[in-house]
Amino acid sequence: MEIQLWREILTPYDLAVKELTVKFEHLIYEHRSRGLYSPIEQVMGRVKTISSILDKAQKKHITIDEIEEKLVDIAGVRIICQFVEDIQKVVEIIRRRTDMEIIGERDYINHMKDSGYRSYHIIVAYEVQTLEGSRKIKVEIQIRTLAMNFWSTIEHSLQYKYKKNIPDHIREKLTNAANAIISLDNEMSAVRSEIMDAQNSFQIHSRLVSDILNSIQNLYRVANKREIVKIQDEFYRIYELKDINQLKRFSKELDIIAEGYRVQAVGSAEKVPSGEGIE
Ligand code: 0O2
Repeated sequence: MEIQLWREILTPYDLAVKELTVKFEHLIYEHRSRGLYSPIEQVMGRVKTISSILDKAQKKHITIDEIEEKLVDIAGVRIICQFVEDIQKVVEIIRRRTDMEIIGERDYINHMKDSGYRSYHIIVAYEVQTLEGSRKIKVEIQIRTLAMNFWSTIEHSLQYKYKKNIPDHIREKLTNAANAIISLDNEMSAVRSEIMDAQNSFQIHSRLVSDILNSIQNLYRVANKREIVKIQDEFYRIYELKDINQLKRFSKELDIIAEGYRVQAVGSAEKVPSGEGIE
């Protein structure tokens, strides 16, 4: 097959990966902007290279014509979570979606591969719109923790160097590392709620500070200099206290001050007799 033709074949796969990446990234945004913990930490996507497609097809005795039907991971999206518990949450999110149809699942979390590989795989059929009309594209979604991803990235890079014949002494180290990853994930799960609380209050704190700074910036336009200086000094004093409740109270006070100026502005606009002020 001509290389040019391959590029055409892969175009809808590229679109599917791009669209799904944006959709999962948006889920992170939606969670965080509502002050909720996001079970998705990071999203990556890729379309398999032509040489990797050909290698896999050869290994699995798939003919060129069967590639699109039988290779389910030409398009791949990887979702990275902080904790093992988050993986199931992401699986449930995907199950509830109406824009992707699950056509296969593989649980390498509870059924670790002999290599030590752990990840949850979902194969979905995802519809994209192309110049030729709509196409259903198979996409493999791999869901794993940061720690699992660390292990599999290293192991995958070794597979390239050793062409699947990783020397025994390295294989042994990888097996030990895979077990260490299980312990690490378990340890992190044990303090999951405390970590989530800490991350949550950090996010609330930075959102409040950003809201307060915006409000102060808006007040610059309407308040007099003396009042602004007083507000700023108060902000610095409260900021140093590192107390979320004080910041919340201060943010509300600023809202009330801003509302006062807004009412004042509307009132004085209404007082202007008709015709006055119009040149
Ligand atoms: P790449 O370069 O990531 O695309 P099967 O014969 O059905 O068991 P298949 O069809 O490859 O094998 O499915 P499987 O086992 O679910 O693997 C799909 C993908 O999962 C792989 O794609 C890898 O990305 C990842 N994977 C599976 N096993 C391992 C492993 O032992 N180590 C690492 N690091 N990753 C693994 P590709 O095409 O192999 O690789």
